[in-house]
Amino acid sequence: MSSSLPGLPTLDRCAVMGVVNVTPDSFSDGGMWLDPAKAVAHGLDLTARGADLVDVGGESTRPGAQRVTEEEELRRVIPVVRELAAAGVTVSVDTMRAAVAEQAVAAGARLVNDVSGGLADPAMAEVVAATGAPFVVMHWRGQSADMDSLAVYGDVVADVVAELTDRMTALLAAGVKEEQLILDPGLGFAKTSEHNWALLGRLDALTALGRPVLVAASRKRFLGTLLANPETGELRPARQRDDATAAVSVLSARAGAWAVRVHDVAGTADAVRVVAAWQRAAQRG
Ligand code: PMM
Repeated sequence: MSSSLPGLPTLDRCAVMGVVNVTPDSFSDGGMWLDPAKAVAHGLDLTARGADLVDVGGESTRPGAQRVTEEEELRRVIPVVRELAAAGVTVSVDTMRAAVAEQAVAAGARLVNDVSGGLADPAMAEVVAATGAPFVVMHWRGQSADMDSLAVYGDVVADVVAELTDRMTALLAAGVKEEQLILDPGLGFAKTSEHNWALLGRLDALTALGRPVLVAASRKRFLGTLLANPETGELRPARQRDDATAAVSVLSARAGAWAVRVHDVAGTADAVRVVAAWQRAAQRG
């Protein structure tokens, strides 16, 4: 879906958001890009491979993860954001902290990606309203240390839609403009594999809320479970989930997602172009 978001280029296809985790402990690439020079080089490499945006984060949100201090998060993220933005990359900052969002936007970030949708830091809404930057509102129920116990739903699709709708209402009341909002089902955050599949299968329930939708399935555990070794039951390792991730990208693009967030950009960059060409041909009839 092509959508107009303030300060971001408009594309005629699903956008590709590449991931740079400046962390020692993210589940699939922890420690690889902790050094700022390596993180910047990786962001440039993702752009060369076809990323339309690069998402820079300094705090792992994998299940069970402990929080880093604000000071440490700023130290990890801001120099990388500044350098990538200066090189002309469209940078997104992945943070739950208002101070990090504010300083990242001042350093050149053009989108704020908050996995808590503004719930973790009460100051986030005000900062986002003041910057006017697009804001990813992810469905979230609690910090990583205890999110597994929160994966309880009546009807996961209806519950996620209702909770995201509440978030949108609260953010608008706090001064954020509707045109800034991007929605995300929050795959793997207080969700089992079955919950993730249910949400992907009903992505239309999210797009029906009228805002661009971001899907971030890349290398997540539910793909490892789907592709587990049939003999041993061993999960497919995270770094061997990229083909499955590209398949999710195809289906998300086809279902109208605005963007997909991925670690391995090349496969998904090709995939979203195939979907766009297919859909253009289908429209011509
Ligand atoms: N998942 C992770 C990190 N950031 N941001 C959004 N908007 N949606 C997500 O699902 C999401 C995210 C965790 O994955 P990672 O550790 O591989 O970055």
